[in-house]
Amino acid sequence: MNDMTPPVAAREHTVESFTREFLRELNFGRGVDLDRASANDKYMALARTVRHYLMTGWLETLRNQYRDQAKVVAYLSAEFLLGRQLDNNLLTSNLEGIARESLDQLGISLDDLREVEIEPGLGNGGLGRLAACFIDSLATLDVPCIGYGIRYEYGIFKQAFVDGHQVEKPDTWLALGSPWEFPHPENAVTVGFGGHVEDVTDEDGVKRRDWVPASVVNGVPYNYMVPGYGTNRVNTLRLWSARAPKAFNLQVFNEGGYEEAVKNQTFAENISKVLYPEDSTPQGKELRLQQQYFFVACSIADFLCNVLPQDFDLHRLPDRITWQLNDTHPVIAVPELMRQLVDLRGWTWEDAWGVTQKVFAYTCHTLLPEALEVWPVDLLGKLLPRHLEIIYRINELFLEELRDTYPGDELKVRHMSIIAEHPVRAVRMAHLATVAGFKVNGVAALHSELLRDKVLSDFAQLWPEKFTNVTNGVTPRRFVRIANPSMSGLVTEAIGDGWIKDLSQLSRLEPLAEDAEFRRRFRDIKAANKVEFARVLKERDGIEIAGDAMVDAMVKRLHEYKRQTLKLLHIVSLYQRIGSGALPLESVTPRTFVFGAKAAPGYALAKQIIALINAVGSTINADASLEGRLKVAFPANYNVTLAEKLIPAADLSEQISLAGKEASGTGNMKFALNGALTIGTDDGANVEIRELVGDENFFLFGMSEPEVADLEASGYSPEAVYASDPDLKAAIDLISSGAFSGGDRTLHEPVIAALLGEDRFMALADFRSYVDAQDRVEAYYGDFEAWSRSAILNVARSGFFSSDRSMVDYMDRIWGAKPVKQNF
Ligand code: 26W
Repeated sequence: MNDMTPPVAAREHTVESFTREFLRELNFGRGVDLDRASANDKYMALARTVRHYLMTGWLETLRNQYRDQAKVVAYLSAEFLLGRQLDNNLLTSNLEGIARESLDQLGISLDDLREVEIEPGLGNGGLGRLAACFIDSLATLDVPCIGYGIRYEYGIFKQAFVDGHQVEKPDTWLALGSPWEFPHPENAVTVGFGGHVEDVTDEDGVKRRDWVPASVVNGVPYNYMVPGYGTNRVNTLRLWSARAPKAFNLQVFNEGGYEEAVKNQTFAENISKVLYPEDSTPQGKELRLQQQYFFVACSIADFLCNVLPQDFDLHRLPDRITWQLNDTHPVIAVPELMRQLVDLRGWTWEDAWGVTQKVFAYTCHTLLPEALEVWPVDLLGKLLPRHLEIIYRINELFLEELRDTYPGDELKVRHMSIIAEHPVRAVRMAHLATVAGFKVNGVAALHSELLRDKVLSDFAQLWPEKFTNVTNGVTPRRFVRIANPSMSGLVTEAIGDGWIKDLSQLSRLEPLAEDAEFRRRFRDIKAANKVEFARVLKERDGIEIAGDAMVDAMVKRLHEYKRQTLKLLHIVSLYQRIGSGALPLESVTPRTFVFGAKAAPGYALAKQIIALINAVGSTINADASLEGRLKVAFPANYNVTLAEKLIPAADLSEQISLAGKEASGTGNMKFALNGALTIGTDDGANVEIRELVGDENFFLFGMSEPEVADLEASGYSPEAVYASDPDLKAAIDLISSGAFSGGDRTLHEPVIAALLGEDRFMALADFRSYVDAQDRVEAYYGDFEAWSRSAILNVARSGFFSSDRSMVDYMDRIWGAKPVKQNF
């Protein structure tokens, strides 16, 4: 401690001082008495109180960073899917027990207040949640990091079902205010858009290009604490909010341009208004490019001008920072840094490019060609004319280099160019990232291999050393310690609590898989988690499920490649076989099939699949002849908060994408770490999960990626598969007959047509193998001792999937950043 430490009572960790702080926040912060305080008042006061306790660590972290100037990782991401903050902040500040006791004494239930928090859903799915796990791990590992992103006023839409169809509602997460953010309007950064570029000659007679934007927007930073677990380090997440520079442009106003002035304001404030809900199919929307440039330009200016010392020699930038590009969304940062150095600081192109090539690294999160972002040059040039020039120049020099390396091979040059010519001239952001980045990584072993050998193979041939893998991970704090307190208690009792910071220690549980008493306790905890999940579903969604059935979960974005329809065909087939008498009801294990999935609002087929799942669900759930043995539960608006309830309760984790399509998956890791067994294809990180947990503790099915490629090459006929498998045919025919749509044969026709027509993701081809694997699941589940043994081994052998390990890999393979311990 030194004399700059804030004089908060917060350093005393006692119930009395906590209560004092809490009441002070309630009275002075909210202006209410305890007996008149609303639940929101109490939640706000609690959050503010917890925030006090983290403040010393935050200020200390900033002070140390300013003094030591250690290398920083800047994680640039258009999405941070944070989830609720209170629990994590209680955990990292070590206040869980104290807060509970203090509130108890005041007659307030901590658990009730936790439910008040609306999660910040500033992301679509895997990519955004991964960013949140990574910043948690970096803080925990004591690595200096700034997360940079966008403070969307509306996060991912709130999903509702009307007659089984998805309806999108705005996510008003800020309606009651957020107690976790620190706005700094005085540090706003100005960003330009549009306009033109001029040649200018400065005082020294040097010619340069000068961008004259047509409009400007202010970026106001909002800081969020990112506290590490078991350390005093509190890193920063800085999210940008767009504002009009002046409330009204007075001159325009006086000239009678009221409308024009208001329009400018609207233009500015629209930029951070809403998260694009498309995940994997970029729409090429102008506003999306505005968002991307907005947050990237703010972040670069912020780092160069506010984070670095005034006198810093930018030639040494690579010693101070790596900008990690979370997919292509922030790749416009590359020409922006060039512009900062060349246009604004008068550097030579060569010097600027030399530095630029040492500070960016690019993570790719997909294999679907349609998910790779491409910006038409007309659009990009209109919005960012100078950046387009810079991109053209980067490409020109790159193509020269290519022609030297591959003389006469114009086909290769065309394939690798940053500029595509068809169907319209456009910038391939993944190529730009690969050319500019010093490293390119995939997110699981198989994915990185496919990136190297297929998607970016020309680049990997040219620069083999650029390509690397870092397998994704998830934070054990949120997804084990907080989400599954009972299992965490059992684990800690067995091996101590070192696993929370070093998840590889879970391997010490292995021998306990053979201990009957441990298995029984493990089983009891799973059973209790199911009862709790059932309670939440009832309260949240009015859905009733048995507290003791097998919980079979498929939760992820709705996408054809993930194959929710394959899961559905299995359910329909079970139902059909029971109905026809082929399968005796008594032989079927009671199961709850849980779905959670949002569809991109413009993805019509995905929405029809949702409607079909709901239709099948209502029919099955209403069919008394099943005696409640099969249930379909599809709670609307699956989010991080619900995940934290479902995952600890799950027995079976469905990871059934077509091999070669799912880059990694991270839900698969969360389930395994909570003792669910996986039924899955050889895809993404499933490959590594199976390798680690062992074949006998994993239900593998389906074609491998090379088999998929072979079938694609030889010609795949879904019709032929349909015709040759009587169970599959019966299931599809049952849907077509209108059995789930009150006799209407047209309602679900588009889904069936997609399957029988092209079946792009070969669900029918893997059906038989999937159903066989499900039969193995049923048989194995009946042997509850064997199942428990496998579940424990899944936990014990999944320590690798901690995002802490991912961060160590990034440090070793990419960043060269090092932990900086805080000594106070
Ligand atoms: C609209 C443009 C667009 C394109 C791609 C938006 C979002 C994306 C993301 C790349 C989609 C995404 O979230 N990818 C997922 O990233 C996870 C974290 O690496 C992986 O685990 C998933 O397999 C991958 O689908």
